[in-house]
Amino acid sequence: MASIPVALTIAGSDSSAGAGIQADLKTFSALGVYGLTAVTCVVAETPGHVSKIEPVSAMLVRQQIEVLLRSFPVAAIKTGLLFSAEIITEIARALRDDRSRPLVIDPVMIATSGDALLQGDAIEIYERDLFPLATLLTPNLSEAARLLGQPVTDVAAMGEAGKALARKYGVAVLLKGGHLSGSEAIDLLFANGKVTEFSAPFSRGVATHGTGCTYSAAITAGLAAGLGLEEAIGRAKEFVSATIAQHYAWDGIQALNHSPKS
Ligand code: PXL
Repeated sequence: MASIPVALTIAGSDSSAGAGIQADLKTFSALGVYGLTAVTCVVAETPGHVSKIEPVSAMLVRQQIEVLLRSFPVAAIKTGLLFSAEIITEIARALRDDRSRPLVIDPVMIATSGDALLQGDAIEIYERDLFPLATLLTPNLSEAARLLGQPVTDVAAMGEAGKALARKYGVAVLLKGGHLSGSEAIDLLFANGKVTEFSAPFSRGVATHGTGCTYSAAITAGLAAGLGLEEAIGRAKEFVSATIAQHYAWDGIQALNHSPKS
């Protein structure tokens, strides 16, 4: 009998398979975790261009989660693109009674292409119903700016912003600085009153569609396998860097390589 750790992703479908549940599943597999999915919405897109997005009904999202949690030994959960306030409400209902497993919330709002993915009125419900359930929140700089109502433009501002977010929501926060210019991609973890830096060489000129999803999925895989938070983040950062460095390229199009060689 073979048994491996199980993780659940609650996220949207990316037709181009670099982000969303497709990225999450590939990441879980690469890191030795069995992945389960609850699909929130379907996005017709290619890297850099979102063509159309439609939600799954909120009750169907909740049902996917409930049947999985009843049947599988889910060891960690992540959320990605959740689309609407209504869907977030149902997810919070499905998760709030059993807080025994780690929950990583990647508060996806805008695609790398700049397209809006989350409905505007959903943010307030996120803050009220879902963030309090999180083990870790993983905003990028634009999401952090939206949550704080002010821009975050350098590493010093990241220090202030991360502290403010961790205080505001009472959870651990990994603030991802990958979009800052510099030779290193720097992320800061704010947890238990401590700040820990994670950095990796920045890959310039490479398409980054799906890196956020991949990063939070890799952290979730580590937590599902029993790693501590810092250890899971450190390994995930190395994994994401490898998916970028070893990306695939076709004529005019690129994608992360979710099976990088180490
Ligand atoms: O990278 C953000 C993201 C997350 N989830 C889904 C997406 C995208 C970006 O396009 O399609 C489903």
